[in-house]
Amino acid sequence: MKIAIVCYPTFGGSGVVATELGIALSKRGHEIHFVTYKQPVRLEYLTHNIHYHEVIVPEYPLFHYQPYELALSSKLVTVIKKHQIDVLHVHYAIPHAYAGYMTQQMLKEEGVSVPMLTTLHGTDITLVGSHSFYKPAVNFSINKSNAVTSVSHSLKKDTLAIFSIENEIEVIPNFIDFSKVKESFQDCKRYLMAAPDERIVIHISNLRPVKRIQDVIQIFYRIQKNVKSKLIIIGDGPDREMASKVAHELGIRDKIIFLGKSNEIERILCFSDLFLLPSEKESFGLAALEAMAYKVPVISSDTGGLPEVNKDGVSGFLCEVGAVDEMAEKAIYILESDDRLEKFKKQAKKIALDFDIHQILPKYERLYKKIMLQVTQHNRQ
Ligand code: GMT
Repeated sequence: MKIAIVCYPTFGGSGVVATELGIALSKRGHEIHFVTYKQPVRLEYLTHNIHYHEVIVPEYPLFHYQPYELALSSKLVTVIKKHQIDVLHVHYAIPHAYAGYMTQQMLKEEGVSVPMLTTLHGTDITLVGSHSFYKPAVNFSINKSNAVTSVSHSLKKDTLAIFSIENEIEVIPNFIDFSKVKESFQDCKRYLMAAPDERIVIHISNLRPVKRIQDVIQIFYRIQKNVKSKLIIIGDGPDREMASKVAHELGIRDKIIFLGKSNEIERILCFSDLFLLPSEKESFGLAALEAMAYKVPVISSDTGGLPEVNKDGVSGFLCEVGAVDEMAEKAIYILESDDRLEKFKKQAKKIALDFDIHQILPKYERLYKKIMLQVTQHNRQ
């Protein structure tokens, strides 16, 4: 199949899922065309069947806001016609599903039909999409998609509660490509990060308010009082300074390392002992799943789709949002014993294996075929 994938090219959930999916599909012989404003961060190599088309929005003095949807839909029309794309897969509803629908309408005028699958990722529904500024357009474009998927049952439930959805929503969870996960990473430089007798606690996110970074610091404050440890924070975002300030006030700033944005997940997770994800909302928690795949247990909040990924008492623990004392208690329970830590590490990996990409890919392929057939049948009528 020839598949056009639209996504955000940045670090973080939806872009990573879209990119990994595209790469994996290309390995199964499909021709993949990424259409976005920058080469996706996880897309290191372009091959004969992975292409990237840049969406450029020229600056014009009249535009107070640059019309990205317009540029995206125009680019999609060109790419779909030139490469005879069979199916369009948009990740993150805003504005991609809207631009995708416009693309379909423009192509229809020229006698070209291309089906569109929209994958909902979380904040496009729960935070941004539900705002009255966007809601009618998001509702419309979800209903106009030929198929809709959500990354968790929880997100499906939220979508149905927030919007008036007439379309079927299929749950296809996020995944891990275990062919890229080595059993032990040879170049693991743990000694650069902590002393041999220290545990390494980690947090990876875009440091937005929804991630509750202040809770990460408070949990770690309680952990380090009981277990000799370091906290490593990966990612960058609006709450980074606040986190640093809180750490400073608590007198633990020297035990926290901010590493900024990184693409070298394996290099970081190989030396990590515990992952903290105390988010306010989380439709899935891909960062937690990636940690588990590298044998790092997770202490998370029990919000959204997290209970579908992190299994309480098995791959880590789940606590109520904001329950920093309890999260710290559970973290200490895991970290204070070598044997227990080892047990949780193994269990985390075992749960992560349920999300192997090879179980997930056929679900997308089946859906692509289904909507392609629907469009063909519709054209025949
Ligand atoms: O985590 C973020 O805030 C980034 C955001 C995104 O859209 O890239 O992540 C969302 O999609 C990810 C991939 O499906 C999910 O794993 C995250 O849970 C989800 N984030 C939220 O729901 C807050």
